[in-house]
Amino acid sequence: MINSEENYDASSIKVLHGLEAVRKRPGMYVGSTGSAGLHHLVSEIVDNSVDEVMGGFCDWIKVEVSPGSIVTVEDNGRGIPVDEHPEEHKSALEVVMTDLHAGAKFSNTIYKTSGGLHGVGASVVNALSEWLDVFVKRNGHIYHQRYEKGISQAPVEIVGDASETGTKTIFKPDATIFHTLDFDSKIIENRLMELAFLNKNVTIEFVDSREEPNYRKILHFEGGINEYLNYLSHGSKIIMDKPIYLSDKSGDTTFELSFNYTDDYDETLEAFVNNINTVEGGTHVSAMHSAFTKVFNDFARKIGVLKKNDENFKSSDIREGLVVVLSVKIPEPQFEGQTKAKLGNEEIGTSLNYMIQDRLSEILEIDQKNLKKVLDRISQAAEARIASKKAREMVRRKNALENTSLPGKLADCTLMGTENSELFIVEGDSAGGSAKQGRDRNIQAILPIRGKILNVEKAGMEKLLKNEQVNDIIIALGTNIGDDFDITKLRYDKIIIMTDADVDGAHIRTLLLTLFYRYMRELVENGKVYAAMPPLYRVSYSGKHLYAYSDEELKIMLDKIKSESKNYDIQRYKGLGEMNPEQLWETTMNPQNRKMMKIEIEDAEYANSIFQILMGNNVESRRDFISRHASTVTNLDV
Ligand code: 0RA
Repeated sequence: MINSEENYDASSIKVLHGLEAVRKRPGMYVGSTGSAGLHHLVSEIVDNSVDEVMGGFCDWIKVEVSPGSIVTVEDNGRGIPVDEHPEEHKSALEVVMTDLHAGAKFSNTIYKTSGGLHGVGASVVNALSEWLDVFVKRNGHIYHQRYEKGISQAPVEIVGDASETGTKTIFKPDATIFHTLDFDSKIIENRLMELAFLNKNVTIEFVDSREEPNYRKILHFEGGINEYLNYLSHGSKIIMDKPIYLSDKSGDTTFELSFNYTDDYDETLEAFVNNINTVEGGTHVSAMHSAFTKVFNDFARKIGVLKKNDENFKSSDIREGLVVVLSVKIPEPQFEGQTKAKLGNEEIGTSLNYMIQDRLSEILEIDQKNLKKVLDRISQAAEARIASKKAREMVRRKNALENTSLPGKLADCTLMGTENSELFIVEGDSAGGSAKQGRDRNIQAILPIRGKILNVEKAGMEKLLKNEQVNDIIIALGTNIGDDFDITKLRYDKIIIMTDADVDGAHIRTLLLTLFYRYMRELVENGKVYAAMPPLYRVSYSGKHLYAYSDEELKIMLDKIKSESKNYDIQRYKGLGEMNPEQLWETTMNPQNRKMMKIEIEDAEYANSIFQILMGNNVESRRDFISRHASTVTNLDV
């Protein structure tokens, strides 16, 4: 027989190695150490409870964010098993919470979320938390264990009695790992809302007890994804009386789909695989698009909307104004792409395509009234496409004759294109002026933009691209966009977004990051994009000036000055414009001592989802979002 102590040591060493790996490269496990990664921790714990919901063992989840960046997730599932693990000689609970690879083994659903950033498990959250407490109600008892930075502080112990079952996890993310511990309740609520739409059996309670009075929301949607669809199309002119719902199952693969059409120009699509929002799309989304294209073209021929010599509708015609929620559940998803948010399984695409074609044609055969309405809408899109193509060709011919020169507002640097050259995109003409005077003109170029670019609100990205200021940015960068993007043409080594530390500044940053994310993604992927971090305060004492970049830093600074009983004066910077050129250079632009944050792809992806709220169709959620952020200075994007 193996010596159990030796065995215990072996498993402990394995655990320590695992935790060390996670803490050394947190980005590998949660995407980033910025806001995106921070919020990923919450999703990770909640997803475990949702697995329990999918298994049919749980119908209630509560999520609370408390002062001090403490998160509590509680469910009424079966409770994580606590019995002793036969080989490792410790509680199964401890194994789940500390062993990197235990997650999948203990999962109770065939629909895995593992792979990349998803389903990394509670142990990763534990490793990245200053401390974590877990309470399990099971076998009539309440069990508890505490961990610090992933390391258990004592064996699992019984701390009380319980007649019900469930799991409660409380954690505080580690401030030495994450750049920010500032949870954005809107991001959390949005994710919880998605989960509640996708799992109509669950009730999710969300509480933000950092707000007084506490912010509370009960999320429960009897109508499931149909209700989600109504939410998404709210505020737009709807073409059909009610959504069309399709679903099917083949083996362990199931799909659910609900769609409608509006008179909007863009498609509104939310696609999920095993509850994960696949914002980068994938084979399931392509399969749905090609099934729709096939079925609508077939019907259009059949009922004579398309005549013999007409060309087929294109996928883009079918997608214009389409609002759709697609949820698929599959046993072994492969997630790809920068943010692991793209489904890669080819075989799923093939079978889904046929399943959707079958169900869709079956329904449209019966529902001729809606079929005609939709085909009308699609024809309209096709006609507009053909007309605009002609117009564009005219413009292009004209443009080829004129050459594009650099924007007049750009103050370029003399050594542009060199290794250290930088483009500052600066909010406001006044800050732009200070930046121009304060800069190192050899390597730093300044492009001021006005806050006004925000006024595109509902217009969406298409219109935004036509906006003069956005055009200036594209031309200054030199790379072009979309399919024509060429990173080798980039005129600077770094692109630095410099905005005020207020709501407008955050909006502008969100918008620019969304632009980069959607049309110039390689900039972010190659680590070219940064956010400048101007100071929030200037503290003057004994003829010296110190700068504080956060409230915490200010507090530490003041405590020190007070302990030396000096007189001091605090200036709060409300915007970049309040700094003179020298101060701006010293605090924010000087490469020797400035603070900057590199934008990771996950941060840009979050900006993109925030952008959808801000610019999207959903008037209510936008209004709600803006009004809740109007009084606080938060990073919407990073
Ligand atoms: C595996 C087995 C069992 C429960 C769970 C996992 C479980 C995990 C989590 C994570 C958060 N909440 C959870 N609730 C349950 C129990 C198996 C059994 O009782 O037979």
